[in-house]
Amino acid sequence: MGEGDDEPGFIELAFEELSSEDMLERAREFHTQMSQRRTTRHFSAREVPRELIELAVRTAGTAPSGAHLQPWTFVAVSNPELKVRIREAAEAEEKKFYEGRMPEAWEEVLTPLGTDYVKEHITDAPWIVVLFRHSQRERAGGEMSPTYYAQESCGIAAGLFIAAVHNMGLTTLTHTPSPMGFLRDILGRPDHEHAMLLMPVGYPAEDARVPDLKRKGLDEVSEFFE
Ligand code: IYR
Repeated sequence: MGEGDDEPGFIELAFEELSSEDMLERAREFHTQMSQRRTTRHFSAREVPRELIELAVRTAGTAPSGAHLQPWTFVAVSNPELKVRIREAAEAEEKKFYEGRMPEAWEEVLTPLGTDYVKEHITDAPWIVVLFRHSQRERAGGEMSPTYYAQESCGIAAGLFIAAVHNMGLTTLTHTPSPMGFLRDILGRPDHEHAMLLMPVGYPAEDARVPDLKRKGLDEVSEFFE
């Protein structure tokens, strides 16, 4: 290390190098584990300790974000009355979508997944976690100014949340009630926060079934130039 070691605001990177064998083994194991993740629409009402939800949120919060603004709020709800209110509002919006607004091309790809406007997962799962994206931040003097790449930042955070939930042996669903402005009203979030995903978290129902989906192969999703 040379000059600049003492640059204020910077610390040394903590990086532990792995052996080539360990890298490959860990990469394979992680891939195998993640390939067993499935989005679940049927949840058991079995309780899940709050600490697990907190850990999933903390893991999500390790995501990189534009200018490190961390433009997200995760609102976790286990309160049964609140879940009922959210379910009723989500179903009212979804009913309009499924019974009228859904374009034919969208219906073509959605039908095989077996979704409909009934959202029992919102009341069945012990927790629902709503991810709000911040479009603005408050500066020191109280003035509001933009966040940057908040969509990307929150997308990455959601991915880490989903991986954390899978890793702890639970399951989740990326539910996108549309439009979802009602979540801000019900959960009392400020105007610059925008609900982006509603994720029930819990154990799958004992009779949970999932569509027989295939994931695209490496060749279909990538291209390498060497
Ligand atoms: N938001 C609706 C519809 C829906 C849309 C897509 I794209 C999905 O992958 C699944 C559902 C709903 O949550 O039912």
